[in-house]
Amino acid sequence: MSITFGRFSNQPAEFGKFGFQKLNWHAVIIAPNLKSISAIVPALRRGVEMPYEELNKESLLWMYETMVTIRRFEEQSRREADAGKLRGMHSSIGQEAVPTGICAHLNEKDYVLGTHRSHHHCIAKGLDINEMMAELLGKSTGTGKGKGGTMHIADINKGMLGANGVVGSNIPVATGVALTAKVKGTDQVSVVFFGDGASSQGVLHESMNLAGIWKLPVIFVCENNRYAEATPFEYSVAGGSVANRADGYGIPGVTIDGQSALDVFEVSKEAVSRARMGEGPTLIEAQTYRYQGHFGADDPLGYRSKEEQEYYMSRDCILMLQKHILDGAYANETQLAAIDMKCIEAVNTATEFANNSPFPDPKELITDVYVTY
Ligand SMILES: Cc1ncc(C[n+]2csc(CCOP(=O)(O)OP(=O)(O)O)c2C)c(N)n1
Ligand SMILES: [Mg+2]
Repeated sequence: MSITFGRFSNQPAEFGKFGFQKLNWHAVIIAPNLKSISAIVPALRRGVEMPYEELNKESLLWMYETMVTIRRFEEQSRREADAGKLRGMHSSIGQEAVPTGICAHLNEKDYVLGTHRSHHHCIAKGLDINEMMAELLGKSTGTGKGKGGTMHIADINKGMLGANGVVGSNIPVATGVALTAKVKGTDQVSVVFFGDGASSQGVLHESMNLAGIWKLPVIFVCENNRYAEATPFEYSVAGGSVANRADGYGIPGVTIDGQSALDVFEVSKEAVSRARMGEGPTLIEAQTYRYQGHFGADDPLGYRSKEEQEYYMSRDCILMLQKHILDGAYANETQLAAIDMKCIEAVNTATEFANNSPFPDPKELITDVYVTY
């Protein structure tokens, strides 16, 4: 692992250490003669008080199922967008490991705040994908009764305080949420995801300063996917590192390989533990890559090379986790195929649910504008 706590770390994440070989992804999706999927797939959903402690069969398979669900959900979301049913869909394909490895340590009482690109955060935090897909399509059965859409998915009961279309604006909110937990004396943790573009917003620095002096239970997670729209990370982020910026605020800054669910799991375990114990915030810079364009209408090859894309896609986070599971005999190909099938079926069900749901009644246009919790 490429981890540095509390010191400068301007080295890129160490790539290829698992001796990754490309597996045939599609080969395992088609499960041969499966009689009963539920007989093969173990119960993977966590209870409220049961975040995962260790990398073992249970946590690895939960991460695998979560990441495959995200990918299938995003592929379907894109199909729905291409069919004109929603607009401005920011795909998280390629970045599945980051929220999954972190949310493995959270329970429903912990909080997550997301960005414009947040479907993966929501799924990793345990939101209902039927309601999510309905929200994307603007239907009344959605998480926000169809009034928020793809960039404003929230479910307070699951601790998902919201995706957010205003870049960087979730960071001070997460800091305030952490302050609330501290003042109330709960052991809740607040996790905020943001991009490399958002990392240069002033609010991150103000938030890290307050969180540092007050030792707030907040984890700042930068998903460095190397681009803010078409602007490369190297062009816009001075110093070449987001994690290094934590040094100025006396908090640990960590650069990790965001394509490795294992690395994300291990590092965030320590960060969550620090936050729960009252030891304060952590800044995690997870190096990752978005496979698709910024929001679907742009061609990424206009600002990045095919070779670069192929390099990052050769380190696909799902295939890397799949290899680890198979090599360690935590599950065999048939069992993983059963999970793949389960995810596809769940997304199909969500799509059907969303498409068959009604749009909100026009009379409800100005209800739910402000909600008191
Ligand atoms: C305050 C603000 N400025 C600009 C925008 C337009 N905008 C939307 S996404 C985006 C790029 C964000 O890049 P990054 O933070 O790296 O996140 P990514 O899209 O890579 O996930 C910009 C500039 C916005 N939504 N809000
Ligand atoms: Mg980015």
